[in-house]
Amino acid sequence: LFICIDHVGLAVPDLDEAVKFHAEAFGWRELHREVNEEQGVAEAMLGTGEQGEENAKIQLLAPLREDSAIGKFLAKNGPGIQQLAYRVADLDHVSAVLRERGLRLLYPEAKRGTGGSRINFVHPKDARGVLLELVELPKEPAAH
Ligand code: CMX
Repeated sequence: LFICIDHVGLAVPDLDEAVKFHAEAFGWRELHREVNEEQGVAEAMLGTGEQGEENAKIQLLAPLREDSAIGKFLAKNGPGIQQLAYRVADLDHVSAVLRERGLRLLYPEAKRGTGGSRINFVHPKDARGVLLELVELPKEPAAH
């Protein structure tokens, strides 16, 4: 059903500070940055290699608003792992299969994620305490 782990998402209070920390401490490289108003996040994708290559990736997620998903997560838990993202080839198909298996997806239809990807989430209560993001990459990667 899944292709691979696309990324692990970390909630951070300050994006610039977190990018610097993960680069200096662990050698992660910034691949991409964007603001997603609908999700209420400023985000950076960090990788082990070069932009456009297959990379191990972590995503740093900073809140734009206190009442966003990341704002609430930080208020409740502090900084840390907020999500695990599985890459899928066909999000609509995988969503249908998971719904059939009785799992709740957060959105009735896919929403826009990083770099023009299509995303949805399995509710953490239906994935044994893990917020699972499902990511279908765009056919043509968005410009950096
Ligand atoms: N991981 C694991 N469990 C989580 C969780 C997370 N990230 N967020 C919430 N939960 C748990 C809570 O601990 C709570 O459990 P208890 O009832 O046992 O305390 C339960 O789920 C419900 O949590 P809540 O605080 O009532 O719900 P929230 O209002 O915080 O909403 C969620 C939770 C998952 C629906 C919300 O975070 C959401 O809509 N997430 C999807 C969108 C998102 O995360 N966007 C940011 C990233 C954008 C991107 O990746 O592109």
